[in-house]
Amino acid sequence: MKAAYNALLNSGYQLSPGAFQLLKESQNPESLVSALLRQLESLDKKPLIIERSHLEPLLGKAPLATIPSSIKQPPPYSLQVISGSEGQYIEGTIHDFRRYFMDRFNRLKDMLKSRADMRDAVTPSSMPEVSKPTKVKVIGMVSSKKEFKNGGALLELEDDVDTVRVSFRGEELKKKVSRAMLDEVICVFGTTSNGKTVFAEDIVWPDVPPKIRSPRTKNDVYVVLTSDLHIGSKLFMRQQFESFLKWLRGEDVGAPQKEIADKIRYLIIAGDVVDGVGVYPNQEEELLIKDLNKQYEEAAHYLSMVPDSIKIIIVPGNHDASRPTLPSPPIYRDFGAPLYSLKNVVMLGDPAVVNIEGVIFLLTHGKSLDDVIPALPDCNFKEPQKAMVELLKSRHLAPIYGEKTSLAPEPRDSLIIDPVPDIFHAGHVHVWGISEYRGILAVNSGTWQKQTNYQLSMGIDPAPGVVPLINLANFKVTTLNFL
Ligand code: D5M
Ligand code: FE
Ligand code: ZN
Repeated sequence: MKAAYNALLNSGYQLSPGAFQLLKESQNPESLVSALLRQLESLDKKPLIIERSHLEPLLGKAPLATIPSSIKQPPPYSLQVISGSEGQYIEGTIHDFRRYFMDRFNRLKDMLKSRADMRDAVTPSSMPEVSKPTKVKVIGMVSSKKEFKNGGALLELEDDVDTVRVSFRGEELKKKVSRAMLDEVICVFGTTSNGKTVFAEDIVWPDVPPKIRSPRTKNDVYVVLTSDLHIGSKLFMRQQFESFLKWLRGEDVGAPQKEIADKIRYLIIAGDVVDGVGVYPNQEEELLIKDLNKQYEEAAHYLSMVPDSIKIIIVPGNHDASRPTLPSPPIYRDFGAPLYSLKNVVMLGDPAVVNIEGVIFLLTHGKSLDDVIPALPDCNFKEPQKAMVELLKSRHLAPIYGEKTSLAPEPRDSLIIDPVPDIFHAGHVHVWGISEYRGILAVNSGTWQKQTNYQLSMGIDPAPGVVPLINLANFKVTTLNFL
């Protein structure tokens, strides 16, 4: 012990009482000190005083949260941000909107035309001039939709110059039309006799490729998906969320669960971290914390309990301090500063695409589900994952323009789904749900907020306290219930 102690002093280091204690208790103080000195040599900024936390990793003990990051072994994260909106300032003139929709139209049209059977497709302004029945494939943006009681339906497809009317007959086609959303880009196969009206035989959506996707990690890597914490709301389920944090820390969990908890490397939060202020009518009556800054302080307080070995990725929701129009920039620093100060947090915009250990994640809050779910016959607010799959088919995160989801007409439409993700994560609906479509996992991650009076009045019935987690080694999804 004495030799070890002197070796440290001779190298110019002081020992804190805690470190001294640890050294005294260790089996071989001399080798511990020489290991420490070797490690300290590699540091640019050397500490003056050796703390317990410098010694613990060398003893194979769980490091304390206070270890200076310089000495901590950096965990082998593999996180690459492919895109994450910065929320470009846009005035929103007619010119801006025209340019925005042209970008959407052209890129989705090219996506459709890249398929062998649509290479010869036309657009409304390039319809052939014909006088006898001719087969045609038309790609256009849906500008109107009428469904008739007698089983027929009419769509209008447009490009920047012209419009084509498309007529649908029969139950099967009518069912297909009912799936068409305004402002999405589709291709219609049919026959025209005048180059103005098409009698449809089929509709094709941009969709994702049918190939089986199988990116996998070699070892178990768990990613936890959550959203809609609504911290600051009286209805935020504090206790249950604390149990979740405890679980993440591997506290009070049985051995098999602990093994999973230890392998969690990423926690993704798809928006609505806080409840915000003035988001819905009479919200103040349901706010426990009425100051937005304080809400984020509280949020950071909770998230600081997440182990440092877990990277936390946060995108904004409509209750967060960000631009309410999509795409939204990361939560504003002015309000979210406490989150930015957490070392293991990555703040991104909505939408964001990240590559985690070779697996592509598409992250969005999912505000557009408010518009998409009511527009689609087979979708509902109890199974939001179904509508998420429809968004994949549309290859767009917010196809419908002019309803509840406002869009910023940036020159490039960042809501187009490209690249095709392996995992599509959204929240917002406050109901969790998991679906698989063409090898892609669509996960809605539910909420930590009990039903608000406003949701009660809207007939929204949340399913809180359930957290999906995915093992990237086999794409298995497990749900944890903290109710
Ligand atoms: O959204 C929580 C849930 O409430 C989600 O299903 C959408 C629904 N919601 C929220 N605002 C509205 C409006 N204005 N109309 C219809 N449905 C709504 P959150 O973003 O957490 O408030
Ligand atoms: Fe929410
Ligand atoms: Zn929301």
